[in-house]
Amino acid sequence: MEPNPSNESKKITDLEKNYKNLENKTFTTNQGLKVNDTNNSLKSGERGSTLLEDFLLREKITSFDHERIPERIVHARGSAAHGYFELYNSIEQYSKAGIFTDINRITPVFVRFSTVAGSKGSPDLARDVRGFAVKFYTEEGTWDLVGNNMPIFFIQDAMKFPDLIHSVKPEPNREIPQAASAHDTFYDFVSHTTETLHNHIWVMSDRAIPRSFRMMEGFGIHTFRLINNKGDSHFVKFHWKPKLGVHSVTWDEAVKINGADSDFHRRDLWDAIEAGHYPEWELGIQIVPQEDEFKFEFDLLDPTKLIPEEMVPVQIIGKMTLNKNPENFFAETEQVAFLPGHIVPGIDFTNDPLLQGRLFSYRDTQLSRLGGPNFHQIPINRPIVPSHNNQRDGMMQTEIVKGQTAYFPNSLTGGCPHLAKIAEGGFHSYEERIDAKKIRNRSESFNDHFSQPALFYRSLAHWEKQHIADAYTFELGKCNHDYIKERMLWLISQIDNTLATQVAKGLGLEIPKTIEQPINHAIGADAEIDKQQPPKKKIYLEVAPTLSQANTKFESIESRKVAVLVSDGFSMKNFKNMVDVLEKEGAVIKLIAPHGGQVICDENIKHKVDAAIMTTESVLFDALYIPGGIKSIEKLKTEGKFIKFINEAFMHCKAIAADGDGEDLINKTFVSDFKDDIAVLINQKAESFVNALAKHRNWERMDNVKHIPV
Ligand code: HDE
Repeated sequence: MEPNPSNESKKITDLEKNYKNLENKTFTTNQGLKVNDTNNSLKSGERGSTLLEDFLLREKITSFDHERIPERIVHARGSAAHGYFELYNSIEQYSKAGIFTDINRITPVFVRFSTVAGSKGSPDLARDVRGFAVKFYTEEGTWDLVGNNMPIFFIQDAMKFPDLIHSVKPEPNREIPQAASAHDTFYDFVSHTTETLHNHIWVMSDRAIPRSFRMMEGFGIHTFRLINNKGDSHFVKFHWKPKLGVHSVTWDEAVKINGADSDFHRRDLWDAIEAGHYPEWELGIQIVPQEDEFKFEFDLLDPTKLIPEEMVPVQIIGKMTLNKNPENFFAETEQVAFLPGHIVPGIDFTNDPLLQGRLFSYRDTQLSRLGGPNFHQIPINRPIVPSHNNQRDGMMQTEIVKGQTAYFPNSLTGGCPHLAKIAEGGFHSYEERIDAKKIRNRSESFNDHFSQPALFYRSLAHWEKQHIADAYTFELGKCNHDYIKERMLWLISQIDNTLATQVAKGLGLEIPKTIEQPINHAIGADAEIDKQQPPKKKIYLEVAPTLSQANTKFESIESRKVAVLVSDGFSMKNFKNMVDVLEKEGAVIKLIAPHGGQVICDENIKHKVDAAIMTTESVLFDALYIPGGIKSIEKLKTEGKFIKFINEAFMHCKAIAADGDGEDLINKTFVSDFKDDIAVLINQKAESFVNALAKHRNWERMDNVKHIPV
């Protein structure tokens, strides 16, 4: 590691970067008028009132007054990056899309990750679904795959979306709580809407508190269609598989991270890209032939159901790499407009009623968010291919479209722009046969709300199950009404009785024998009561191991953050042995000391301190290392926060290594009771620490650390 990079050199790099944009530029108004003073308004005398005449003040203040646009109604809090997509193999047997057939293409992408419920300034570690929206700038036009980090959604029909979101957002009378589902209105809704239970149990799982955006899966959720050159359709589900595996933090960490660094995920994505640790995901597809549409015990059009990978394997077809941070958050991350309706020939929709509603909603929302129909002209939203049509004018038209005609057909412009034949890439919707009554109802085939939550729960490791029980207990414990909690307990008991019993114990309540029938939203007010569905549960698969994070990748420690606890006199030999190996494997090392500035090791070398203990927290790191050195350890032993730092890392099941006198510091903590723990490494090889860190956490420790008072 660089022993002593000065702040001064960072300042110079920043200056160089910024200077490039502004080199030889004079300060002007928006009209290009050179400005002589931007610090003082025009006044009638030195202590006099400001003059209405001051056009410079008015322009500056007006621009400022209108700096904000409405934040997204959902997914307001987000972070994004640029990158590219490469195809491994052509899948022309399924799709004619250029992005799926041309293996020589590099398709630029812009990806925005988000939470759903919180406002734009809410903390990153809320328990929530994460948005995973990808804009592919393809040569046939822009394709948006607007997905989430969970493979299913809460509801089955777009008509329910406003109800779902109103229930989870802060309660309207007092605007509480922010970015949190743990409140009465959400559970009132969930307990009356059993179709939500599958997505809900995923939200109770570790998937809802990811370690990093870079360590999440992504899913298109809906079943889409792929269309090949012959016009044949195959059903498809899209998956993003992170190269770094799927990893999460614990709830206790999430709560503390929100206080210590509410930009934790945003910073993590930004820093990783700046450091050259480019996040990567492989794109996978699950293909279901048209003739197998009714082969499953669930409906492919139902977005609350996943197709277990054990039933239809995921075929990996390409890779996405994010390699560039945005240059301007507002212009890019805030103004980007994703629309599920942005597709290209070779991809098409199904009749999933949620997807159908989304096709309307996203365009509609951009009109109020971005101010009119020309949002496609904002640089981040422009396709990489030119667009020509007869749409004109409107708010914020930035182009000067030339010519006499703005209609079709025309002869005055020779019939241009002309239409494209299907063979020339003209979009043509899949010709699905439809012969039906017009009804306002839901298909019977959408009625099983319990089999898949139960399958998910059955498929998890014991520590994942414990986290789910804790999450339900926390969330319901925050509700004020026992009857809402009891309804939930009964519903959870229909998923798994052991789980419900655990939660009931935590809440101090009994699981009711029965509850008033959950309202089935497939049924309108005129429906007969006996049509309401009792919970059904089918077991078409005992377990689906791919649903568990215990079966994810544990290979790399690239970009993992290791805190090294030091004070003056720390052992350079131990430090170097360990840090050289960690850095070779791509880990990020941060020196934490009793104070900022510099520390001097036992070889008299000065090292820059990355954070004084006062300014940081154990929850911001993946692992910690104590290099020893008697003088350093004696000092660290006197600072309570270092002891807390270590205890907390231990409680969160992280890998801890200490060498030499470092053991003395360990002996002052609760860690000393568990020295046989596989992720507590005293005087062991650096490679063993690397292996422990690659495992992400030693979850086996979880049950033993409950007594640690931090
Ligand atoms: Fe969205 N959703 N959504 N959603 N959604 C929006 O569009 C909506 C749904 C998703 O980073 C909004 O531009 C309806 C499913 C992501 O900019 C809005 C329904 C999935 C993002 C909207 C759904 C998503 C949004 C708000 C039910 C996963 C953030 C701002 C029919 C497959 C995109 C905006 C970004 C954003 C509506 C359901 C994912 C209001 C009506 C299912 C990742 O239009």
